[in-house]
Amino acid sequence: MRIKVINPNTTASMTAKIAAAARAIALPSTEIIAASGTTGPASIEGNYDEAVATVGLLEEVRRGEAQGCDGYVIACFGDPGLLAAREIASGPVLGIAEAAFHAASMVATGFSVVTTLGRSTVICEHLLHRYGFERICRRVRATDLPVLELENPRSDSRRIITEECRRALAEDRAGAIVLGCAGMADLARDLSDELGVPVIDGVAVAVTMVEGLVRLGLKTAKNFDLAYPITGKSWTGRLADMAP
Ligand code: 5HY
Repeated sequence: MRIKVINPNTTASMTAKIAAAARAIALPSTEIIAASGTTGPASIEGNYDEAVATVGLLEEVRRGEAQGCDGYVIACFGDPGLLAAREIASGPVLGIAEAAFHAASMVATGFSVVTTLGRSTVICEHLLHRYGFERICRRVRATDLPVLELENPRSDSRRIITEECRRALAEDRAGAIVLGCAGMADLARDLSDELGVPVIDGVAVAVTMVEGLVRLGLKTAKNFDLAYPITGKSWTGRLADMAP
């Protein structure tokens, strides 16, 4: 099968990190196509960044349909454009936050999220509510790390994230930790080993879940609200070529 993993921001080093995490877990028979947004912000830190980055994300999904992709992962913790992507995709589309929340709910009775900036905690809380996980998420914690600091080899980000995970385990009654940024994908295994609890990276979980859905023959439902977009109307201006 062929799964497209899309980093909606334009930072190549983060896309490479995400691709490595996806390929490390994928079945040998699964081809992972990794893609970056080609236009928009270098990192996504808020609602405006997400909204603008969604255009490039959707372009990559449309391209993926032409490439014969069986499923997609939106590798950004805000799950930007998830339902719009599901409308234009035939196969399953998972966001890394939704996937990570599901996995955490299966291995613990409560989990905490450790993410980047304070403003991202509100976006995460909105997702928890939308997906129905607000009752078992114990807390959403910010490290106050800018997303691109995770790409800085000289940063102290690994220590800062580790300390915040320790505080979550000591204070939140959390059984598991969800890492709240695709840029943390390379930390999950080491943190799990060091802390002795499940530390969940949504990239690896989403790839595995998409593989499972594809193997089950489950595609995105096209009978109602996730049907392909309505055609036959005019599209003008800079986004005219986004017409379905
Ligand atoms: C992400 N931003 O996973 C989110 C995380 C965040 O560029 N990739 C980004 O902090 O919102």
